[in-house]
Amino acid sequence: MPGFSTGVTAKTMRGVVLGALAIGAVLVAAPPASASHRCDREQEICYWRLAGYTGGSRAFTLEDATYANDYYDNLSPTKSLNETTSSYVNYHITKSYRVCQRVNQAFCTKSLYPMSAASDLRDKLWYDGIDMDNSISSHVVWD
Ligand SMILES: [Ca+2]
Repeated sequence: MPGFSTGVTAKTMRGVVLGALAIGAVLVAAPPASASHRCDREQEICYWRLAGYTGGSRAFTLEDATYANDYYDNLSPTKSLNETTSSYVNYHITKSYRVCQRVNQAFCTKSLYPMSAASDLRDKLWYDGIDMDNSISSHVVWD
């Protein structure tokens, strides 16, 4: 029966279209997986796994709410940046960042000024006296 077949086809197509729209809505709503990228030493903060700007490295230009989904380049086995960085350079010539002790940009108490660096975070303390080495979890753009 042509009428019945057409009805089923139209209903099926409607379901496919609605399904595609739902998938599209989910993709639009999802936040970017990560804002990190390979260090190119321009207009970014670059972190290193180890002191002295050694070990794997990874950079950010914009804000980032958690380092748990960011991984060092050229480091095997892979390691997330979360609470593992030991040195950094802010290569941005005008922008300051504030680094945070917790994910979700909480306890952001230390400023990384433009064109500043720390070769060994064991020499730096958070304002509460905790060693900054292996303890940065997120950051905000400060200006
Ligand atoms: Ca991230």
